[in-house]
Amino acid sequence: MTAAYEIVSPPTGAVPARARLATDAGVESLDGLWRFAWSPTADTGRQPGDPGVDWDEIPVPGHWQLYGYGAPAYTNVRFPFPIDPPRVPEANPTGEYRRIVRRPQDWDGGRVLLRFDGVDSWFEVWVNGVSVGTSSGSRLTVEFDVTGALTGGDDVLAVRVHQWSFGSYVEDQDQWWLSGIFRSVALLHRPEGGIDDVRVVAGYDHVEGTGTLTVEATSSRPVRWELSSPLNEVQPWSAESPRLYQLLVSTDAETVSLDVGFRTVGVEDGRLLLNGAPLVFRGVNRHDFDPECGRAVSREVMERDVALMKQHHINAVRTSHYPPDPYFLELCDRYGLYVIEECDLETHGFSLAGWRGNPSDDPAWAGVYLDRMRRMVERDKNAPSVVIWSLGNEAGWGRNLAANARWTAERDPDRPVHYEGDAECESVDVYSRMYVDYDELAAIGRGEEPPLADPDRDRRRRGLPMIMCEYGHAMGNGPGGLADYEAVIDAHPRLAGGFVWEWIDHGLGPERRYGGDFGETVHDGSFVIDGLVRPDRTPSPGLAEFAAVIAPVRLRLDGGELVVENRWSFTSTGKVVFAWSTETDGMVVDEGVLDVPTVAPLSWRRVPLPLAAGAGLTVTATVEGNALSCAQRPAPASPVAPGPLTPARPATLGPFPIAALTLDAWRAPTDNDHASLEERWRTAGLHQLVERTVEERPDGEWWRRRVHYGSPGLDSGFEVEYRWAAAGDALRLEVDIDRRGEWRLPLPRLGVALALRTPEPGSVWLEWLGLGPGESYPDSRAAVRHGRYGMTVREAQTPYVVPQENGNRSAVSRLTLSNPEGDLTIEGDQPFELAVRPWSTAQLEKARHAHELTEGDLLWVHLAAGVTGLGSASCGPAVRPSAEYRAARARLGFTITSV
Ligand code: IPT
Repeated sequence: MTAAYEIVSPPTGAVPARARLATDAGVESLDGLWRFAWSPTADTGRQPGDPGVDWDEIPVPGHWQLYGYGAPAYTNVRFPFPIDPPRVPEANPTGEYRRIVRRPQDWDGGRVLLRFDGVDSWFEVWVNGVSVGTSSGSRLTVEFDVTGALTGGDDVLAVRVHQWSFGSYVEDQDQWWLSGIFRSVALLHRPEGGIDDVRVVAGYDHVEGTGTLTVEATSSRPVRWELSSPLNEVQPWSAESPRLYQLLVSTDAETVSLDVGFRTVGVEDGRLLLNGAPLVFRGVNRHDFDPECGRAVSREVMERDVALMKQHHINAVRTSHYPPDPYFLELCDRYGLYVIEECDLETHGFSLAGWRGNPSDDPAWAGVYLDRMRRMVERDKNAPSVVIWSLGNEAGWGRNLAANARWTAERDPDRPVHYEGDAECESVDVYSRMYVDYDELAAIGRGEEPPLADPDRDRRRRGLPMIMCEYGHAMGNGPGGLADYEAVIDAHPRLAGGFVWEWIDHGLGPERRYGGDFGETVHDGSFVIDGLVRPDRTPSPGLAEFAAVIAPVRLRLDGGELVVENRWSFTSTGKVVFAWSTETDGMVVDEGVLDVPTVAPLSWRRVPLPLAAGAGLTVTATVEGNALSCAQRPAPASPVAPGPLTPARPATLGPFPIAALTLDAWRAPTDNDHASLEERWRTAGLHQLVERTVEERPDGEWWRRRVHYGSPGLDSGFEVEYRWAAAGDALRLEVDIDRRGEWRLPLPRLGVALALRTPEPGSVWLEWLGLGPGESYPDSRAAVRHGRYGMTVREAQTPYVVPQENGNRSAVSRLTLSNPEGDLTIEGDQPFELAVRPWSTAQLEKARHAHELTEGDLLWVHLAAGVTGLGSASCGPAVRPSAEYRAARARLGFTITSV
């Protein structure tokens, strides 16, 4: 038996796709509470004419799984059902939606359209029991003509939505499976003689300094248009300066208005250009996502995303992996973000079946493919922010995608086409890669990538600009290594930047659930928790790092000079404030503003620093209150000189009884460690070191304790000597650590852990002198600055959705811990790595959700000579050798005082 939703077909009964236009014609929102009935199978037993008066109610837009019907499920690549296209399981959850609609009385003549902006995954619509049409393409707008179906009185609008359909086979994006009417629904009046469609091509001739404009309107009546500025006076649109001009297009029956931005995108000499200047994406991949509402995102959430992106210097978004809510593009136009808009097409699950039966190359699916591309391009063709069209994601390769590229090039010759899966760039205008490592990226930058078999294709591809449509996998603690990517991008004009994967962690509900947390048997765990912001949009340290790495203005101290580099393509440093301060012991002693002559776009300048040496120096660049960049030269350390030593064996450190002092060569593995070093670390037994005291006695000035640390079944380990002494009112602690045995591998960290007894360890106040305020690792320390910082221990934790190593502070020279009983200060002979936690590494490692971590009565103080960086091996390159901690021995020395 074949169900209608298993027939591979574009929508039926729909009107041709057209632009999203602001209009003075009538628009009535149908968002709000609808009647709802849910059934675990497609056969619901409900009649389309039934108004459902006594049914449950559900909000539209929304996903039914988030209102107690069925359950969300997360898979990345795998289809959660057998691959048997276009068939779907009999267990096909189905939602019946009802509401009463009424054609407004003042909508005289003309037509009435019913518009859906997003319904997942297949639906049929009825008015008063009469079918109006069917549609799929979950993240694509569709409109039905309901003129003849509406009576003018109360009409019953019925929508039946099936969770699974043939469309599910081309919607296998890495995200939650969530169903229902999840974007807005509206009734639209289309007056007789109105304007059904407008296409605007607004270019900018940067040589002449003038805008160019073509306006095409579809109407049965004469059309006129009016722009809010003469063309030769318009300023160009860019993400840096998103100038928009109002265009009114009218007939005597309707006026529509568009916000027009003048910009020309092109590829010239192998470079991607906007208005004649380099277009380099410092971007992110963004899904529509909200922890409570899934892909039904509110305007506030979208505004928040755009504001956060702009604040963090992000200039581009790839709308992975489907057209976003239309309001998001309005925001990108208005606030300035370059967009690669991606079609709602992904067939990734076929890769697990050797791509057999991939719809991308099956002629039976040609109509469906073209319809999807057309609906995206037609809806958003006038958005200045959209600079590139993307055919989709991870859909293999085949004729239907090639046809979509051809159609797009013809319909919109002014925007390049992107698709990463077109490996040989047969049909696309930019060469695109995912998760490419540093060396290969540099080779591509130099035009030295391995050749393609076909010399013509090879020549063409080698002439194209290259982007990383995904890189810097932000899963858990990370990504590390972003600065290294930026350096490669900077070095090669062919490289037009990239898009970090991804913007947000998709944790659902207050517990931030991920794959498996809803009882799914087939799922991909926490692979969906891989964003730069947490589900509630709290920026992660990864976002701060990215912001610092891509800062449009960069500062560097070079001897007695400041080097100011302006990386904006269109903006001078005219509005940037350059401030300096000098610090002693982390406290500002003097400050002022530097007089820096304006630096033109894409150029740099050296400025003398009229400042005395000796103290620490900080120079910052800020624009309109937003920090752009910082350069520092810390003050030379003033070493502490302890007095005469006598052996000591302390049981308390100031207000804190000592519960343990032990070697620390382990960390709660990060998601990136899982995919790279963790196995080697476990093989070396770092997670289960066993301690044996070899000797303990007073010896000269010291109380000495020698300890061997080894792991069950292994003959390698560590030899450690702890030395304690009293020095007047202070204590000295020295630790020598040596590796025993023949093994050599990077260590997660190497140092000691002190467990101190205190009630409510999270409330202990922590102050330190070193890099901060956020956490840092050897390959993620662009965002931190040297200074004096204070916060509670609880605040010093980064609550990653999946608990793992976090909270490291680097280059620390001193820390103070305070509880109500007093203070304890630990000062290092050398800068060290610090993490202070209200729980142990073992607890951190065991917890699977942040809320599972609970405080006891121990404060864990981790003092290390070095730590290994983060990398992004969960999907991409591992920690680079330069960020691995490989020392064979370490010495730590501390002077400890208390009040
Ligand atoms: C890549 C996908 O395009 C993206 O959607 C996401 O799943 C990402 O991986 C990992 O989080 S595809 C992968 C095979 C590199």
